[in-house]
Amino acid sequence: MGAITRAEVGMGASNRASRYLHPAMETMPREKLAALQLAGLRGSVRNAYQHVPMHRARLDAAGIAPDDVRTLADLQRLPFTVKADLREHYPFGMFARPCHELARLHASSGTTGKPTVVGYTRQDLSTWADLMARSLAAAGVRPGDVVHNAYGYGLFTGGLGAHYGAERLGAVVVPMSGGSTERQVALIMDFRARVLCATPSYALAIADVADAQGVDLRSSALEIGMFGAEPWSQAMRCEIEARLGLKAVDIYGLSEIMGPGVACECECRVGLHGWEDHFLFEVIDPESGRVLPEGEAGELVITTLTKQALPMLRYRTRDVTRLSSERCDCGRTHVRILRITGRNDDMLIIRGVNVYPSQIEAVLIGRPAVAPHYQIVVQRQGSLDQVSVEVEAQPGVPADMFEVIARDVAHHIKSLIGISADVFIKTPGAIPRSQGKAVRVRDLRPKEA
Ligand code: DLL
Repeated sequence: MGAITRAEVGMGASNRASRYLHPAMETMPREKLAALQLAGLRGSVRNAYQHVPMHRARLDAAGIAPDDVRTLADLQRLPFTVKADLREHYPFGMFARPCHELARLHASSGTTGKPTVVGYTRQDLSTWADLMARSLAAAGVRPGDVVHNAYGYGLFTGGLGAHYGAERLGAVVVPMSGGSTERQVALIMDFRARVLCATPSYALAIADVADAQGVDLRSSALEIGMFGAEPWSQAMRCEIEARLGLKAVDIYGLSEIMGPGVACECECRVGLHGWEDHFLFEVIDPESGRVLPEGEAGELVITTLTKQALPMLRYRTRDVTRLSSERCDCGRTHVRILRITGRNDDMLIIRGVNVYPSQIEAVLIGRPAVAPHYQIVVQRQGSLDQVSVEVEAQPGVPADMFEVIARDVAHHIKSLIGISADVFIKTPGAIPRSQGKAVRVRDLRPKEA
């Protein structure tokens, strides 16, 4: 297969404003896409090998030189990269470019140790803006739309990622960030935003504040919500759509790979198109590391094909999903990542039953007397893990009903998921609201030494 370049398919390195909609790229026949991917993979492995000592040592140990990558199947011979590698090489040890050649740094909050730092060259930022613009366009956002961006600005990639993507698309961005929720409601109404970018949990917090102010967001100009950065269930999607009167679209990404816009739903909303001209997607068995056949659920692994500053080879995301290469009705040929059910590390094993917080969320949202604000508390009792669920009552539900409601919710958790949970109904507002990613699990189990 002859190497194919981006220029040959009409994708020069320029930042043409129309590039995000390049139909040849999103609907490219699979064979042509595969040739482009192979060229990208070879380039990425070479970049990592030549410039990142950790990658070189690992590839040497695996007996693979960059020229040994001859087909896409050779991907499976490459060693994995994990989050701990970034921490170990804090801050810049995994960068393939010296710091002075970078244009931006982002970092995770580092609540569980050193933060993970990611870097971008100017070209990386341009690619990111393109892919975010492409994601917005796939979801139905158009030039001239007012985009209210409530993702946090700062070291988190959500705010600036959505911002520059919306600008690249030609939209009008309101750079709101998280917080000042009353003001968010006022500006959504006054500026006639058509698009809301936020975490799904914060979108609901905005809806709550609107309700308290007597503002009906369903009468606003909002039509599209770009929601991601945390797992959310289909039930949550329905709840958000009913309360905000918009079409809720799922968008995925992670800073280690880029930020928001690695994958996004199109208007068909049956899975998120992973942008395969820039990334390779695999799903593996997290225990054995074996690549799973298409359609089986496992851990998503991503390889970057075009990143300059931080090439990632087989990055283990910890996110659990399935892939589908069945052709989408929209005509895009890029693979679909089905809804992320949760993270490996968020999965609870309660008396042998594997449970993701999103499964509990789906049960809660189905019960009429409770609001979709909840936390799951995990404790150790003897040698067994015990789960309790704290969930708010809907406003107006009398406190003397709480016990009956708790029993009803516990019954449904038992019958639908198969675990016994103590349920505590809280008064409205008692569960802390997040302005970004919601904290769904409080794990009070003693930490292993
Ligand atoms: O959350 C990037 C982002 C911002 C994506 C805004 C979408 C919208 P990180 O902070 O590095 O980056 O967190 C990445 O968040 O590995 C997933 O566990 C989770 N996540 C992101 N999007 C989704 C989604 C941003 N649509 C981590 N569904 C990822 C479920 C998601 N989980």
